[in-house]
Amino acid sequence: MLKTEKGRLAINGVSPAFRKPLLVGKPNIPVCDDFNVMLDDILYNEVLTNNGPYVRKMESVFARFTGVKNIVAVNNATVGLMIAAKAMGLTGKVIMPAYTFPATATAMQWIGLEPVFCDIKDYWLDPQHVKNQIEYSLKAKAPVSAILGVHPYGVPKYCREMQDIADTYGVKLFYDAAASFGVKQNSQSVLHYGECSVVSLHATKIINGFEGGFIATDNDELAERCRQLRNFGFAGKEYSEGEGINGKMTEVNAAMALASFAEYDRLVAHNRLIASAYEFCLGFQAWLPEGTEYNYHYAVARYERRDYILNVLAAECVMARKYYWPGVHKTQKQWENCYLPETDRISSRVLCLPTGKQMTVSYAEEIVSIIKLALEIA
Ligand code: T4K
Repeated sequence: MLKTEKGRLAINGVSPAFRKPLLVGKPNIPVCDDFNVMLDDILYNEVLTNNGPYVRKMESVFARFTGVKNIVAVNNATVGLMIAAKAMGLTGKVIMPAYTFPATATAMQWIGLEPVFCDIKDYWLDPQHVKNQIEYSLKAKAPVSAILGVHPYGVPKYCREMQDIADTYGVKLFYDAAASFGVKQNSQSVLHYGECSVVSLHATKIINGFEGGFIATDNDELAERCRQLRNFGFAGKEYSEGEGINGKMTEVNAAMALASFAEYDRLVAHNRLIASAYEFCLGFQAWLPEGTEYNYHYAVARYERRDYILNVLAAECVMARKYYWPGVHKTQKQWENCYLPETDRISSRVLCLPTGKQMTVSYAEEIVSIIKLALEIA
């Protein structure tokens, strides 16, 4: 039954709307039969990792699905970002938003690159700020080697403008597309944008490989360098040619991702229904760029009194999350002087609501009703 009276909110001491917590990022477990058959096969064949048949199958299935020429499986998106940056030969400074998960910046730091944060417009890296920052770096004789864009919640915007800037100044452009699996713009996968894109297959993402990820690129040479780098730098079988890391995905991860992919269409349809039920909170139509086909994995709302709404929901066993808060520039002392007012404004308001298999339309309606009551008494 919907909570429609203020006195019935759990923050007033009455019982919560849900007994089992609803989580943002709760894994969508695929039908176990599919996965178990593949697991038996993997154990029977005794090929567990090192570019085995399930990893190769996953790469070709995802290449067909996305229309991107090369899919290079990796053990997670964080390592995928490092491999992509190394494969492009980046040096010095890399421009990125601070409105992201910390992995975007820490992956670059880990390989000796210097994150330079630019502010956002709505949720996205602001092209004008990026241009200004590149000009400033040129004057300071500390040039930028790349722009690392992020598709927040998997959704891109301003990609054409960003490509024009990259072309004008001769810098590389690549994307942290951690949450962009299946997302399209103008009927094309968004993984075509930039030199390459890195997608996460973490347990909390729409395609769940326990852990995992992949680099998507239409550039054959770049893909080959990524393949070499993810395997200790081995070009052939016998020896390593220079730099490398262990970025390989295991067979079990690939099997889980394939089992998860088998349910992708159904899951997106389900998420779309949940998003419609949430529409009062989300205003999706207002912020999804025109021509976007979204996977609706993240249900993103914004509130002036975000932390209050978060507490009201938590009392009801709805564990909303503040993705992405704090801005990454707030996470290390060396960045404390970064002035990113729009990033600060948005990250102090944003709130993600639960989606996925755990949800029903009536659960979403109940959550909307709770938020409406909370807003009335705020
Ligand atoms: N770039 C961007 C823009 C990203 O968003 C991410 C990751 C990356 C790069 C790096 O990708 P990977 O290297 O991970 O492939 C979670 C995920 O761990 C992280 O992958 C994801 N983004 C981020 C947005 O969300 P946390 O630290 O907030 O996760 P955690 O452990 O609090 O889990 C979220 C919720 O899910 C919790 O309520 C518990 C629940 N959960 C989680 C796991 C792992 C489960 O119920 N079962 C589980 O197995 O980062």
